[in-house]
Amino acid sequence: MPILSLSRSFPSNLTSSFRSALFVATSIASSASAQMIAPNSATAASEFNSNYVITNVINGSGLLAGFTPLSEHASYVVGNHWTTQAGALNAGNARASFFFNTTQTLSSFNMWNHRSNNIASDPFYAVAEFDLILRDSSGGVLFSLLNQTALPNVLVAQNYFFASVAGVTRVDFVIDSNNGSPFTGLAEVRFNGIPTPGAIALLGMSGLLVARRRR
Ligand SMILES: [Ca+2]
Ligand SMILES: [Ca+2]
Repeated sequence: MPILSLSRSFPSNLTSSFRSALFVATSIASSASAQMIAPNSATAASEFNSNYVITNVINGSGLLAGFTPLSEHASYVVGNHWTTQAGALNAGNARASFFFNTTQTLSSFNMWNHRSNNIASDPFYAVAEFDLILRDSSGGVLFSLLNQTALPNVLVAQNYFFASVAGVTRVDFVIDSNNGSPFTGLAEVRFNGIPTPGAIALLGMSGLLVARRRR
């Protein structure tokens, strides 16, 4: 944390306004670590019925409050997974889109795969390979993460990292293959975002400039 060590090295006779400006800059730097971001809404090309809608993968259903990518998603019950109709994958409809109300800078994707149980007794719903396509507000492609593999029967999130992409308002999730079922399913997703570095630098600078004028 460079800003924090900088403030420690300053002499103790700093004016209080300069010290508070440093404090603000340090606080902003602390908040610059990646944060888990839930899409605001989602649509899917195929849903089994109203109990297994795509909203079930963005609303935290099946996870405890305060969950992290290391948290386990509960097994498949009504209202906590998304499931396609039979044959959706072969028809090209095993896909979804996630939307953000404001532009995001994204750097990773957390995916909790389908968990089979005695409702979904077919154990092969889980996503095996997928593409992620990050888009701007006009639908333009900003970045594509193609042919990513996923494992079945993993309770925690599987994580996919990429260089930060700014200006994202929509991410398409396109399933290439599952583990061999007519149905395809998914438990939960999140993205991770980092506040834009330019915005942080500007905020920090303005705080220091205000302090300087007061001296
Ligand atoms: Ca869920
Ligand atoms: Ca693909």
